[in-house]
Amino acid sequence: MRSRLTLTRVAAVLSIVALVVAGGIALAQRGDNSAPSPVSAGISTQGATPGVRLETVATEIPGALDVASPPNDASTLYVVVQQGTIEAMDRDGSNRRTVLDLTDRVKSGGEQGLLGLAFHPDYARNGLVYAYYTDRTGEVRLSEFTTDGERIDPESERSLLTVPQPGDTHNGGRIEFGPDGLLYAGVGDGGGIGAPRSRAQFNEDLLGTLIRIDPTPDGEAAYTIPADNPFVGDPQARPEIYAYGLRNPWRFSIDDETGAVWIGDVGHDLVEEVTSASLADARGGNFGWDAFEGTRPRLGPVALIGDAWIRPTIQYSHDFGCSVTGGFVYRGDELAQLRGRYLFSDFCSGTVWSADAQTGDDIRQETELGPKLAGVTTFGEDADGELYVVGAGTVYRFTSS
Ligand SMILES: [Ca+2]
Repeated sequence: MRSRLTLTRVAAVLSIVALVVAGGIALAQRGDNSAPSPVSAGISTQGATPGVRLETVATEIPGALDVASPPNDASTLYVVVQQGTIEAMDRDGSNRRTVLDLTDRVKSGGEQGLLGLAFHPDYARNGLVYAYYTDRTGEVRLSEFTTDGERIDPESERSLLTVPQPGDTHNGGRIEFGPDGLLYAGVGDGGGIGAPRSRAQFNEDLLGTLIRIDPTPDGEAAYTIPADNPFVGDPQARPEIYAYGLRNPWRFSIDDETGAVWIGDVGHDLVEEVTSASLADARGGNFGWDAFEGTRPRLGPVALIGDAWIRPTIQYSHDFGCSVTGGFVYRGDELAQLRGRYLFSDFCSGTVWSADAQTGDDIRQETELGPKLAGVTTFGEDADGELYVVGAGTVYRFTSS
């Protein structure tokens, strides 16, 4: 079970404490009587997990921001490049080649570009892959492609959905099939210059949400709405929405072993946060933005979202970074000491942390990995459960030292 903030832990942490305590006091003053919230007090400086290092897989891939392998086949890695290509390579980084080129339809730069890739669970049989990108009009687009097992055919694109964006930022980006065989996508709130509020608390559109669809066509519709999606039949909400209250869930992951979703939600100007919840608890759940940044109230939100919002599991101030890069719970074989630990980082600081995935606690600063990372855009997981991290165009694999 996750413990809540304790005095012991308050004493141990750094300047995030003031934010967390302020949030806690504010909640108490409003008569909040919901269950204790799973809030880690901040980022500790506890020592690194022993015997773990980073091995370089590939270098000089500017714009690299995702890495994955097909299901049941970790022999080939696919690296997503922001400008609009997917580069495939053998597991050791050799035999690098471009297997998809969407540069003719991707708008790239800043937070825009080709942002995410997912293989269909039955990829070996049907050759279907999914890509999430900002198109030339600046809209977010989720599309299906077919492959012959080597090249992904750009002409095979079947557009599933688009999300109009109020601005250039907060586009989300990750897509992943869950253990239920359904496709999840993290959709940012769209930023938007001059907008009085984020769209994350309003579910008439997909901005600021985690969506879930079955990509199988449904008659004339390009995809199928799962019958047990939480807002099916609600005239005030889009039926694709699985959870909401997100700012920019740039990287999330679903832990197949526990069924927990881990969302790294990029903060505004004060708090970065990672929230884990079982898919059951996340169903229809409100992750708080833009009423709260972490546990810090922002907009007099109580009447708006009530008590039943999902608190962060881990949060930290901008003394430790500026933009969280959510990662994965390690479930591989090679590193027993990392098994069951959630790895994450920050784009700005390049620090890699790990936390006990059961408790969200026991946060370690992984300082013994070897290379000092910069510009950490993503973590990736291959079919064997081994993990990767990408920083400044270099792809690394976590391995034993
Ligand atoms: Ca939140």
